[in-house]
Amino acid sequence: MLTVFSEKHALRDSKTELYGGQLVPPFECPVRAEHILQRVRDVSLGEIIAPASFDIDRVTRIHDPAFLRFLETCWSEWAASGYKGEAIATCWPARGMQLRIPDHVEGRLGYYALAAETAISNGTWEAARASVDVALTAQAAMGDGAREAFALCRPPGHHAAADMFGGYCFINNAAVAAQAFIDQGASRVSLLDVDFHHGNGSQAIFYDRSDVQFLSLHGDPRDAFPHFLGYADETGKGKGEGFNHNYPMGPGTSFKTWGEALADACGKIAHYAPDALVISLGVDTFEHDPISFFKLASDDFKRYGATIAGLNLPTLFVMEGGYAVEEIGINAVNVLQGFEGR
Ligand code: Q9C
Ligand code: ZN
Repeated sequence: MLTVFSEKHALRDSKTELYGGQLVPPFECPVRAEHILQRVRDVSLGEIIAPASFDIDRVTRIHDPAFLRFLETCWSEWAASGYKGEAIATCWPARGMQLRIPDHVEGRLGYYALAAETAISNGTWEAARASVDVALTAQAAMGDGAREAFALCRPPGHHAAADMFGGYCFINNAAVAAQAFIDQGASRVSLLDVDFHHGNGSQAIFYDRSDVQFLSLHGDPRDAFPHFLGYADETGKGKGEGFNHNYPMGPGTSFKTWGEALADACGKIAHYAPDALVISLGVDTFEHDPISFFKLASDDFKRYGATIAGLNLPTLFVMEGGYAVEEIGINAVNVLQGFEGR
């Protein structure tokens, strides 16, 4: 399987995450991508290539141009305003307030942020831009005939909505890639999100559409981030009614339970009969993940890779979360090797 990887991921290297009331070193850190790349090499998964540069038009198919300009300029405006730390949102357009975009960077941060853990720092925009190029390069390889590909994206993307960043995400790499399949002639694309967290951004982006089916297996929002989306009764709206499927699961969920949800989701994908399948591949479902509560073991990742292969669809894997950094390479690549029947 082809892997696409950009060295520029390392430009996303913020020093602070607001976690449990403290500023801690971010869980979403550069060594994550290095460990996955090393595992890809160790098992000789296949060729590894650098991304091409795609036009911003590909990204504005999904994201609001003003939001992208905000991401691009936020750090320099923040630094110019004299703040000493990284750019972290501290106020929001909460219930009963106005949804107007303020002028001051602090106000715009609150407008465009969906959570406060994710600090914007120098290099964040460049890394996010390279990450979506990685996804688009892998998608293009499939347009050129590859049956599967691995976009080793970092930073991740599935929490990012059309005009919101957060949950370590800035540009929704998987959504931009799914849109590229549609723009190149696909009638239907399935986006299956197996990251521990609900893919709120992806869901919101495609919620009123029938040409992209969204399915997510995740920690129940009653107990897990992003807390305000991801319930089972969210089934789509308008033309999108019936094309959104959530599988929230509680603390301690085993691979048996999780695998049953995956089998159900695969049944829905098979019935939808898409032209392409995009997997939002987070491995924070791992039993030793430091911020999550599912109980998948390393071997389980191989098993479910094989289940996904059983759909027999052109499949693009897009890297999302996973914070047990020592095991992240084994777990992520196990999915890919399981998919390949290795
Ligand atoms: N108590 C991704 O996996 N904070 N994002 C969780 C846990 C945010 C995860 C706090 C987690 C974001 C791509
Ligand atoms: Zn996650």
